[in-house]
Amino acid sequence: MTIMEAFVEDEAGRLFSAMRGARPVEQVSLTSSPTIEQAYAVQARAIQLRLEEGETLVGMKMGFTSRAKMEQMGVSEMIFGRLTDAMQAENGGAVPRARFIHPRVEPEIAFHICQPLSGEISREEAQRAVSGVCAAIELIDSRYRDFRFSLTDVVADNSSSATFALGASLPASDLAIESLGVAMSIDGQPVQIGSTAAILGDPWLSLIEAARFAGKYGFTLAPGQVVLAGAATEAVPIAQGSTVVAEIDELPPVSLRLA
Ligand code: OOG
Ligand code: MG
Repeated sequence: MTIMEAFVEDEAGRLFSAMRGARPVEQVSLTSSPTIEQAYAVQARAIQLRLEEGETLVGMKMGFTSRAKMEQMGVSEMIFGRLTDAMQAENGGAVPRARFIHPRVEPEIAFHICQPLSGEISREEAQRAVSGVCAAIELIDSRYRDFRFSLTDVVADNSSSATFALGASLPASDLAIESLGVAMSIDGQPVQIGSTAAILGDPWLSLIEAARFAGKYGFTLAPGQVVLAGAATEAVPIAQGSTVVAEIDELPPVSLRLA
């Protein structure tokens, strides 16, 4: 094993255990300075460990596609993470608080993919490859102590992804998703208000960037998979027993409870 292979193996194992045990770890960047490609190699290996335990890949999440998120976390580059079936919660369902370290929730819009996507695509190609769009909740849970990280740290940590829930979807062609109102409430109290326009000025651009990442990192978004476009607003901590609802104008709402 090369030094680099050993680094990827060790960091992937460390982050995987932190996730499974819901126990925070120190940032990778405190002891090494990986490149972004090396950080994505750690992410891919940690996901491989989940697949070896029987999980399946169901899609991809984009991160830091809105200024609100970049400013909240002090990171200014777009990133992606991988989604597995075990991360998906039922709409209206509950996930146990004990599974997470310091969970936060954020409202997102998601794309259901119906044609393979990888590499450079046009906006029209992106639209043709989507069978439906829906409101989504992403529950993020950095595996790093105090939810603090550098760009490479968060990439290695699968971009903080932990759980997501999807609302019922509608055909994208029926909607102007470029600028829809977004609202998130916890236990009936509004906590964030925004617009899908906050996502790169146009959420379709997030899907175009997702396809570009897939091409760059050697995979294809497959029919049946889902892409989370990235939060339109800041993420908000959620306590045990609370219920979060995300609403996007013209789309059915989505909810999740932390049990
Ligand atoms: C990283 C994940 C960012 C988004 O929607 O922008 C993200 C984090 O904030 O911990 O999921
Ligand atoms: Mg997100």
